[in-house]
Order: sequence, then structure tokens, then C-alpha cells
Amino acid sequence: MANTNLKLLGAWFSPFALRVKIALNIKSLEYENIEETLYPKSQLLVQSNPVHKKIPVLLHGDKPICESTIIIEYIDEVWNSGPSLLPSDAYDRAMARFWAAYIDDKCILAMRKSVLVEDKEARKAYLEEIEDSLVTIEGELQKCCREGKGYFGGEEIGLVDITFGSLLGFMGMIETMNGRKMIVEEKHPCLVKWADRFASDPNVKGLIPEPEKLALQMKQRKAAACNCTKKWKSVLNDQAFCSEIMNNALVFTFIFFSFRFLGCKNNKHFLYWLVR
Ligand SMILES: N[C@@H](CCC(=O)N[C@@H](CS)C(=O)NCC(=O)O)C(=O)O
Repeated sequence: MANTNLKLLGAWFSPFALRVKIALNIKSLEYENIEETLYPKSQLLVQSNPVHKKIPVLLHGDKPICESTIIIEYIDEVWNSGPSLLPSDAYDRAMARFWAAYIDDKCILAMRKSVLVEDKEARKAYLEEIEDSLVTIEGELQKCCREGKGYFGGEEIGLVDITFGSLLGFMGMIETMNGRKMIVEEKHPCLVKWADRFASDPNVKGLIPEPEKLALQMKQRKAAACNCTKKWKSVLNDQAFCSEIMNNALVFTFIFFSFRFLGCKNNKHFLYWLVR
């Protein structure tokens, strides 16, 4: 492994962090893995990704790079010897970016919604959306198979494989949660074979989290979010507390306007009286 000054802010459950780990492995790059809990977010994460405050962030020396697919492209450009993650041909590169964006925009969005929504009918609609996108992805993979390629990227794992393959754990979690297989031989023969090949690649093996472990973690996160909402609801349902706040607000407004009426010309005088 090449000795580099690389640190990855990620988390075991994050498919986006997994993308970066796979890309670093393919390039045989050594890195320090910094496990983020996200709740709360570390100071280092907030400083390194002040816009989105999300993982993954790759720190190259003291330079942070954010957004998983952008990080993959950065890795490919900086360490350009060894296996390429993006095609050398400009058109093929554009196509790879197109499919990576499709996976992020269509697939992940529907997957996220299917996990978060409580309504059964709405969830069913999102599961169907996922299945539609899987059929589209299968169609693209079949073109590669017909050309004798094992991966979207050709003979080796590339950007599209990493982008989609990072979702296999999450997909398994959705299957576990709904008791319904999503990637199936009858509809997605190429994807089934591709998924086995991808997961057993030495650069990927052991990195895809267990669906059951992800499902448990998701349950805990939902329960924590639910408890937080319940706490706020109980605060707002506490009539004594709310009426006390309302009374204080009324008293404050009354004093403020009385002062203005009695000749306190600006807010500074009022504030002075208040803190005196
Ligand atoms: N588009 C981003 C998505 C990253 C993302 O959603 N990360 C999640 C963890 S899996 C996160 O940091 N969530 C924290 C938050 O939303 O506040 C990428 O590709 O890197």
C-alpha cells in the first residue's frame, strides 16, 4: 500500500463512505479511517464539510474533499497510475457519470423514502419505484454483458459499479424490512451475477454491511428520532408550560410598548432597563 496522508471521515453503515473505501482499496492507498457517529457530529466533520455536514469526507493532508462520487473522481485523477476508476474515453466517461447520477437521483431517493415513510401504501409505491430503476440498470448492464464485460466499467470495477454496489447492503436491509426480494434472477439475471462478482472482489469483500445489522441500526435511529418528536409534543401539550410562556410574552410586550409610550425613544434605553 502506498503511504499517503489520507484520512476518511466515514461510518460503517454509510454506503457513501463505502464507495470511498472501495476506491481507496482499488488504488492500494493507505488511509486512516475515522468513524463518525453523526449524532452528534464531530467538530472535525463540521469544519471539513461546513456546507452539508455529511460523511464521507476525504482529508488529503489538510484539504477536505466532499461528496462520494466527487471523491472517487479526485482519487482517480490524483493517483492515476494503476487501475482506472473512470474510462479514458471522454464519451464513456460522460456515460459513467450519467449512470452514477441516475443511481444517486433515482435509486437512492426511492430507497431512502421507502425506509422513512410510515404509510404502507406509500411505501409500496416507493418499492415499485426502486424495482423500476433496477430494471433500467439491468438493461444497461445487459449491454455490457453482451460486449463480454463483467462490470459496468468493463473488465474491472469502475465508478458505476462502486456507486451501485455500495447500495447492496442497504438494498438487503430493505428486502429484510419488507420480506421481499428486490434483485431477482427472473427480472435481473445480469445484476444477480454482477452483485456476486462485485461483493466477492478482494477490494470489496467484507466491507458491505450485513442487512440485519443495518436494519437494527435503522430501527434504533428511527426510535431515537421518534422519542425526540414525542418529547417536543409533550412539551407543547403541557398547557401550564405553554400558558406561562404566553403570559411572559404578553407582559414583555406590554412593558416594551409602555416604555416607548412614556418616552424611551430607542430600544437601547429599554434594554438598559431590562438588564439593570
Ligand atoms: N450525496 C452525498 C450523500 C452523503 C450522505 O447522505 N451521508 C449521510 C450518511 S450515509 C450523512 O452524513 N448524513 C448526515 C446528515 O444528513 O446530517 C454523497 O454522495 O457523499
